[in-house]
Amino acid sequence: METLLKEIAQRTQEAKLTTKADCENFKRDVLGKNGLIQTAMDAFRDLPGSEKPKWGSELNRLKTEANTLYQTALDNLDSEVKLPWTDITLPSIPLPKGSLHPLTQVESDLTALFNRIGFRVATGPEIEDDWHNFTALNFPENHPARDMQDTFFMKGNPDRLLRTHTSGVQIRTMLSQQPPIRVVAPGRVYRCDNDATHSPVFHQIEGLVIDKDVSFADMKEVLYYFVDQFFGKEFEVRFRPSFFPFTEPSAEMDIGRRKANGEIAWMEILGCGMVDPAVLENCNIDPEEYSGYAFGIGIDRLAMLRYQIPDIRLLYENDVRFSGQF
Ligand code: 2NL
Repeated sequence: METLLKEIAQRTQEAKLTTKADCENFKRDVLGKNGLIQTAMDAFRDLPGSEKPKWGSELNRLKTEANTLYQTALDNLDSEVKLPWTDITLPSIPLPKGSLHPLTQVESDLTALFNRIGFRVATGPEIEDDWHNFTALNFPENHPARDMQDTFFMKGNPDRLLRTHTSGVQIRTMLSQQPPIRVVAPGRVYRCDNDATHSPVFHQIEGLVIDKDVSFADMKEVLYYFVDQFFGKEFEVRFRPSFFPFTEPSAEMDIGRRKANGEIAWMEILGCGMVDPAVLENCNIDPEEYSGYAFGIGIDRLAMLRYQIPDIRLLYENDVRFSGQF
């Protein structure tokens, strides 16, 4: 009896039930109807009555211990087997790749190239007041741009409008910081216009430099750099006199590419000029001490040229068959 019980205790202590087969072997050898415990039970029955108390409790304890070990091992194995099996080495489901909208690409190329020559990015509200959008910029009271026909005014408040250019941002910059100023203001602007080349919302980037002794030549240097960087060194450049209420003198800049027959095909690309002294005064900057230049570039036109987009409205329809091409 003693040897039997020792063997049961040893088998139970040393059992490593990590697989279903381990469990089944243990059950057969220890718990089963021909197992060690049953053999011990049979031997126990044949013991003389006086010996029974001595071995009975030990046999019961070993039986419970062996049963618990077996049952626990089996339960653990079951719950492991039922867990859904995830192979983390499998390649993931591919996500469709997106891309930036062509306007966003062109705008960030522009801010990046101007950043490289010291221009910081300034931003401001798209809902402007009459003073920042027109008056500070030296627009006369009766200027056609102030017409209800050309500008979106807020219903019931003629002093609130959707900005028609980002110039208000530069006005705020001049009012809030001292020269030297060197900023570009990119963003959405709005005009009452709608056809293949005009959208009621479009994009602009304006530049402003204010410092001592700033000249038209300084402006040309920056605009040549812009053309080299954005279009490439093969492009010609020319300036034509123009007029804006906020610059004097004013110019329009064309870029040109030589055709096969030697002629140059010119294309208008931006407006620019020396900031009018009246605008500096409106921003409390002394025109005797400081001068500056400004320029305005239409971002939509640049995107249409770069990607050969025939109709500006394609940029605003959010059709993925279009925007997925960039
Ligand atoms: C164009 C012309 C231009 C400016 C914008 C500007 C801003 C301030 C003062 C003076 Cl605060 N000027 N901006 C100057 C010249 C031209 O834009 O045709 N843009 C598409």
